[in-house]
Amino acid sequence: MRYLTAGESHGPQLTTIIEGLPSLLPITAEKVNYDLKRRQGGHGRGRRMQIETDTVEIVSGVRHGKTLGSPVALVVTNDDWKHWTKIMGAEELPEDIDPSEIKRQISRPRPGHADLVGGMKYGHRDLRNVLERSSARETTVRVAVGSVAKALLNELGISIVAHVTEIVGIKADQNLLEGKSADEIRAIVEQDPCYCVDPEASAKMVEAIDEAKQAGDSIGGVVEVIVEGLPAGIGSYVHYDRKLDSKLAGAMLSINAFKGVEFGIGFEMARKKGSEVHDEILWDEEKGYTRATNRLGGLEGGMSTGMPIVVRGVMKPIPTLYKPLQSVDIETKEPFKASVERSDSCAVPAASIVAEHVIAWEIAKAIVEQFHSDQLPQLKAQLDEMRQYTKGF
Ligand code: EPS
Repeated sequence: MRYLTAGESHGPQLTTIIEGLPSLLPITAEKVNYDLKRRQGGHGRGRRMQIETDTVEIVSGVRHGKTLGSPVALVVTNDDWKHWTKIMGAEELPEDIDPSEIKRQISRPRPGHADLVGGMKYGHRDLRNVLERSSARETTVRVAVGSVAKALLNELGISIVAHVTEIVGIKADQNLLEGKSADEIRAIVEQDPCYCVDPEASAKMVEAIDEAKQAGDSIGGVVEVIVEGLPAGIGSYVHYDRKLDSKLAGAMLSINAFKGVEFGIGFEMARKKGSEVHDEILWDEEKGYTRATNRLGGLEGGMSTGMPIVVRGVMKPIPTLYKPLQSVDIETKEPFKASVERSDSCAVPAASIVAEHVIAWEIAKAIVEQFHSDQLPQLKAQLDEMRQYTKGF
């Protein structure tokens, strides 16, 4: 299973083609739109999100609500495009135009963004050519892809949820997750402005986001994704490129501004002894094999253990600042403040939604690649069989 995305932040639309989905999978635009709306929300979002109402158009691969097995193409149009048709249009420029007349050109790269090195790499003197594609606007359509992946996981009895665990050092009380299912966590975070399970921490996060906005600054944080219901044995230990944890880590780091990833108790493992890290193995008739704890985050030897997958990612503060940092104008080479573009003071809550969806995609992909998966009913039967088999192993 694979997908490609295309689209510039202020171009006409974002496009994706998903290939390799099983046939007979129910997909509705309504469900995808719900996830797209969640990505647009969260405290700290900027003005662009007031312009857009991201909605998906399913343009191929689905008939009467179910996948055909052929490529599924999805489109999300940019409402802002109408303000950018001259600046971003695909048509050739008139021959007599003076290049300096092109509006909204960028020559002062933002530290921490792709602007400078992207310009060097592709030979763009107008750094807008980099910004337009490196913008996190592209995550819109990756959420649409992940939403389709979640529809598949749902059919297979697998649930997934993301929540914000930390913003600028303000941490949610992780004890509040104790004994809660993914669906229960979802019900809480859907009501919270920071997509956080801890209302006290969330109130402080809101304050910190407002302060950052006031100061023209930006702040980052940590998001966590939990996957429940995955049978043991997805992924593999036999070769580096079949390890599920490396795929999940890659997916997390593919999100704009994400700089680190950890599983289970994560980097805390460096501070503990083996006896305090590894999860003891239990068996009972009803549940089969489980672990007494889940410090490894549901993964051993690059494979799912059957315990919930717990993966976290850290997002740096967005590098587009209203109070810009020092930079250099690439035309004059003189020191200047970096260019100021519209931005979000904090996109961590929104990024938690992106994390949920890129992880959903990777899990769905690993399953589809491991089993015979031309048709959803066949895939379902094989997963049920795997669950029964691993239980009595
Ligand atoms: C985003 C859309 C963008 C930015 C933001 C994320 O729209 P615009 O550039 O028109 O404001 O708001 O992306 C960044 C700030 C960034 O640095 O990548 C979105 O749809 O999430």
